[in-house]
Amino acid sequence: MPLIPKSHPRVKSLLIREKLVDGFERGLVAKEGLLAQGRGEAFDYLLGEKTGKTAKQAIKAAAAQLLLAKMPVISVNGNIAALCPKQIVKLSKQTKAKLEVNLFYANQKRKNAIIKTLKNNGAREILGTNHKTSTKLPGIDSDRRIVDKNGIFAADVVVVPLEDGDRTIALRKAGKKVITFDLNPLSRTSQTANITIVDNVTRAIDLLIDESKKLSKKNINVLQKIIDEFDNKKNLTENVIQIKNNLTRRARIA
Ligand code: PTJ
Repeated sequence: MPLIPKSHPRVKSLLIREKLVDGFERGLVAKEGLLAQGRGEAFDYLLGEKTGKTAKQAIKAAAAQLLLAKMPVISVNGNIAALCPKQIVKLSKQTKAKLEVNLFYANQKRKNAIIKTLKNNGAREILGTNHKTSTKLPGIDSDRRIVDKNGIFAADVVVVPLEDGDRTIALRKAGKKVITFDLNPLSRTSQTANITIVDNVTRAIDLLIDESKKLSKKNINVLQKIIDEFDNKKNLTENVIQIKNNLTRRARIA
């Protein structure tokens, strides 16, 4: 008999870790992806391992932004393919967003494994695989600069979960709206995205799917108002305050 129930945040966190290790063993995740997970876990712990009020506000704004987009694209990397492939495909269908595989550490074998996983989870069209339609996004040194002309390059809204800072800045410079999931409210991606969901992607993604479904019945004015009233900088500051308060509380207990 386990001493801690399965629903306990600590146990959930260990299950997420196992998913990522399993994804690494199946060739989806880069070695560096394991390090990114470690960093995420540390912030998740400091945030209380639950979806807070600020994350819920960001999720609502993200859903509105996706529904208002003319051409939304979801960028998929190794960690996302390992952690929530089913949900990412569901989100793309719910919001009519295209899926594009875009890797920081490009590797054809890993790309193929990611595509196979997405297809096994119901994806039909996956961009980022055709050399003939690939082009370069200016301002990026890493392999992430290679994007699809009919995908990220042409998109007006791009979802970039677990991202490095350079591409977020480059996407903003290219005039795109950027939505990210990042547990670190201080990261460059968090600070430069239009909408930052500071929560574990494995928790927040289901909420984003639900919110997109709920808001899909609303008209353009209502959706635009949700976006206009959302303040990313304020939200991020509140996340940092939350971390500070959690630390103070824990230090008192100790
Ligand atoms: O598959 P690839 O080659 O595209 O590489 C993907 C990684 C994740 C390795 C690459 O994008 C990378 O190195 O990312 P960073 O710079 O380590 O940034 C990842 C950010 O995501 C960090 O700020 C982490 O705190 C955060 N993070 C990690 N796990 C989660 C997370 N945020 C939300 N949910 C998580 N589960």
